[in-house]
Amino acid sequence: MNQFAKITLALLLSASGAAFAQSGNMKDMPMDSKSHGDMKGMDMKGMDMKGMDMKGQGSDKQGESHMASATVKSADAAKGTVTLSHEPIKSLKWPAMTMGFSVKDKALFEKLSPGNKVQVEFVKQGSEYVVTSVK
Ligand SMILES: [Cu+2]
Repeated sequence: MNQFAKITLALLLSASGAAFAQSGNMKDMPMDSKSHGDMKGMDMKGMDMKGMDMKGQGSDKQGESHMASATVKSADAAKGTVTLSHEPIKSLKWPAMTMGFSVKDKALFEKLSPGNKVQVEFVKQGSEYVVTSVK
């Protein structure tokens, strides 16, 4: 029984080895050079389009600052993030909600203790909202 198992294993290994070698050869020859070239071209186009999309965003423009009254829910100074439960923000047409913000300056965390009622000023930077001042 032991020997039979060994032989079966050896047969399986050599069979799968041969299959690997064959499929490897088939892939390598015609496709590799072509697909490589195509992928490089697509990467570059994708990057250009992303840059354009970000500039073209309308309602919440990059760099425009907004004010909000909010209650601090939680703050993580090490990560530079704060969760605020903010009142409606007219300049963004946002309803009241609880959401995460990034915090520009670590010193701002002095005023961002959970439970504090604050007035924050924030700007859009890339895809995130960054608190720039706290009152
Ligand atoms: Cu919000």
